[in-house]
Amino acid sequence: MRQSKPATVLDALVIGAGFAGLYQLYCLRERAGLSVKVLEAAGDLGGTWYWNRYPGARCDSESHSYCYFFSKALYQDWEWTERYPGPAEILRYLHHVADRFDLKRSIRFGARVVAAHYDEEENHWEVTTQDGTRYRAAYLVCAVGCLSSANVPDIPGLESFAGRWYHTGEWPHDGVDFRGMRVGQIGTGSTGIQAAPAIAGTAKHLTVFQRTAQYSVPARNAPIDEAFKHHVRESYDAIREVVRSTPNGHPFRIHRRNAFDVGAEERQAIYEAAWEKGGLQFRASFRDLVLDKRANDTAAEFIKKKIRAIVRNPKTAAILADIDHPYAAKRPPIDTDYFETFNRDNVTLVDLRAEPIERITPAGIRTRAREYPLDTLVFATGFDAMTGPLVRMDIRGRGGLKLGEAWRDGPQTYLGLQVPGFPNLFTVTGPGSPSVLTNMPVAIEQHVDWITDCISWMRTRGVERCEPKVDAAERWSEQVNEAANATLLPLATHSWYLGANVPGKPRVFMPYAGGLARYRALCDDVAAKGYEGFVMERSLTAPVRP
Ligand code: NA7
Repeated sequence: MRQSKPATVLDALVIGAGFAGLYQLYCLRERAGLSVKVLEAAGDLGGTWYWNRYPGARCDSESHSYCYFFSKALYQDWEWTERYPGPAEILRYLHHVADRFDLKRSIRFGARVVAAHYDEEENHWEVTTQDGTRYRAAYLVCAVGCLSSANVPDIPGLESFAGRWYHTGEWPHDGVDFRGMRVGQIGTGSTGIQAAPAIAGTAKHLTVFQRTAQYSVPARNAPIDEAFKHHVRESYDAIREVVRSTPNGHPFRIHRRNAFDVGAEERQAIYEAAWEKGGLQFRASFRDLVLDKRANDTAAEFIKKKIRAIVRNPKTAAILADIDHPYAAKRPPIDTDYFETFNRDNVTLVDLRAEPIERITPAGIRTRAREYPLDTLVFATGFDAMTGPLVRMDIRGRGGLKLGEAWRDGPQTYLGLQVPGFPNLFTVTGPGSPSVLTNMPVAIEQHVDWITDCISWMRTRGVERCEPKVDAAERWSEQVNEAANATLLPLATHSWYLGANVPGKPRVFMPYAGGLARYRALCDDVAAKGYEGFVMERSLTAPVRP
């Protein structure tokens, strides 16, 4: 411990060096002119993509939209090679960005933040990393990602397992050799659906343990040809306009037609075309797919039929198609040969609804029905999403209030940007913002721009403290609930959007489901009204009334 060393003093500290942290660093340092440091737990930049290197890992957003838009020259200079980028290409891109804007000199890697305490008297944040190094800053921006706190389920006997086990979100950088191995994979969300075909390709045998069956649509990944590269380069303005004006920040528009505006035959043809095209666009086939259960049923039935047509063993097909929630009410995966994988001789599906896991034994997994002998376990069991990465850091606000305590009944924020009682602390894509319901880099840029403008506004007016009013945060929580309830999303009662995947976590719908474009307008309006809903203080006694 180096407790005795004086704290490094800066204007702003940013936690995390993924998409969000890098852009926040750029904005605060280059646009707002602040002294800034980024603290990053990992040994290098990349955030989510530094950790998620499991076999088959690939972004579900299309590459020409999974990037920054803040610099036209940056956008036009970079060429993606595949329709969906894999971790290696995304990391190459982020290094390119960091080098181009000389960002690395302001980042400390291997610096895991363990505490961030607000000093009310001094009005600054005191931040400590795992090795005891201390920092002090007026502004603290948490750019820690929404899916960075791995969820390893507490299954009895894990410590007794004789083989190795891995979580997909903390994958070894030198890879895992599955040759000759009997692998057990728990989890069939977006990650498990990507990983299973890749693992089955090298393992001796793969047993997939499925608790909840999921819809999935082919991704149809492919190399990008020269014509499309040219189109992307030339269409920067148009693509930027689309990602900024669609509800989920993707480079395609949601059709205006409703599912029953067309006849059954035409609807079928529309789904077939979307299935062939592949990707998340499937969800955009009709305007009302996530709004109207009857409309949703038509998409759900289409995909279930596809599953039954692809998977040759009818019993396996029935387990895979026994989906208990509306299509896209949980994050809809896209895949490369997921359902086809169950036609392989070396793959077995286990239905955990029929035979729940009882324990992990030294030799494998024992369900209520039998023991499955396994050499290696893969947990594709997701994350303590959105709140997990924040709460685990021992953040304490006014009066020593712990963030975990403040959020005991669920996260409460104003616009997903700030928390009452935690002045000058900002969260990029925090709970209560569209975040995980969108193409993340677009949501990140919107948040970072807003935070940067807010801090600049404060500094030009001599405002030292910014904090949301409690009633503004309460009203925002109501709006977040209303937005979710206007959709079918809450019908998936076991979804991680609701925190339901982590035992004991409060069931609160966390992301804002009203759409990124509407959300952007709301945030802009708040700023235009002099940061309505926030208390802006020049000093402890002089709030600014703009
Ligand atoms: P997800 O979507 O949370 O999926 C996790 C999977 O693991 C899901 O099938 C879970 O079943 C399953 N799970 C979790 N805990 C258990 C236990 N205890 N036993 C059996 N099965 C379990 O995480 P992903 O990593 O796939 O995706 C996260 C996001 O990353 C994704 O949405 C994209 O945005 C990228 P459940 O459905 O809870 O019954």
